[in-house]
Amino acid sequence: MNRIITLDEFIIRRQMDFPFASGELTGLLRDIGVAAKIVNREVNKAGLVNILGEADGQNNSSGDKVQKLDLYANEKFIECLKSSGECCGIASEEFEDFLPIAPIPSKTSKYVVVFDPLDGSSNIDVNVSVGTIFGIYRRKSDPEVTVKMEDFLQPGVDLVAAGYVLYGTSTLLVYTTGNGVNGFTLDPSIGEFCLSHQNIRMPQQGNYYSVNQGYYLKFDVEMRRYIDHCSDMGLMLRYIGSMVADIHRSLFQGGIFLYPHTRKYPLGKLRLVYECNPLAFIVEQAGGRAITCHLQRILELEVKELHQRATIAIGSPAMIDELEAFVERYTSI
Ligand code: P6P
Repeated sequence: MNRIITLDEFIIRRQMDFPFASGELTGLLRDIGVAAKIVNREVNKAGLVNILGEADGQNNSSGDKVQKLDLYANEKFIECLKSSGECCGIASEEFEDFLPIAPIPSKTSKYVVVFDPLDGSSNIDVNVSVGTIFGIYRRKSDPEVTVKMEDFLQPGVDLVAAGYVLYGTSTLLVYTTGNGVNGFTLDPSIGEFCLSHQNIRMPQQGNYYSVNQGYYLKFDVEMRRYIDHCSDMGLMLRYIGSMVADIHRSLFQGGIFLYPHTRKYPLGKLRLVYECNPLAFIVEQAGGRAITCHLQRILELEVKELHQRATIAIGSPAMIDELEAFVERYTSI
């Protein structure tokens, strides 16, 4: 039986990938792992304690009704990031503005973290997988002063690390620091994330396409034709309605996840900063692709505001190539 390699051990070992690493990123990733374990404990018993249901009808900056578990997850990640001393600012889906973090005396932290504490939270009450998504950037502003908005409005190509936690049949933490993608499964008996999926590579092709078919008539013609083509090719529709879960499936089994623009979401529904960019970084690192429905590379999009929306097509490279050909054909007519 292979020796257990915990997330902490793996992160420390891989710190050597960064010749100038001074351990800050290592500390930050480990603290995110701790927060994930704490959130996992509550997600797994959401039905048992009174944290279900909407947090008395509050709405977050996305206008979505906020479930109590959203608030709990947000709080726990912030607590852990604050205690790390490695993070000088946070941008969360749950906050309208970014949150500067006061430095620990005699320490100048150089990273900011963007995150969606509990994506897909509308599924909590029906026991469907939900996920945390995070991205880490080096701050750009003067380290001697408080973080500025420019530290959070960086393109995805500048991400230093990105990852997600999938609270599903088991709890998985998948992350990249730009040297491939690795997955860790939480072993509740020892309370550790253990290396379970080393050097994840996304299949070139897949048998699944993932889109909210309910919006079919609201999509542009090229999207509708591509969806028809998927169906004609015998691909199977799988749509969980939880972005992390849908993309996680594609990462392992191949496939494509689409969220085109609709009349309700003319710029797309999903958030660029703390949903699309981190997941695009992970998928590209695993050999996949991530573009907008206007064929721009997600990671190169200019970030103009924290809660900016984007359309997205993300998944197996051969399937994205094919979608590109469809869009080019229909938009060149
Ligand atoms: P729709 C969940 O609310 C979420 O932000 C993503 O996790 C998911 O992919 C998407 O929205 C689902 O949106 O409009 O299909 O319900």
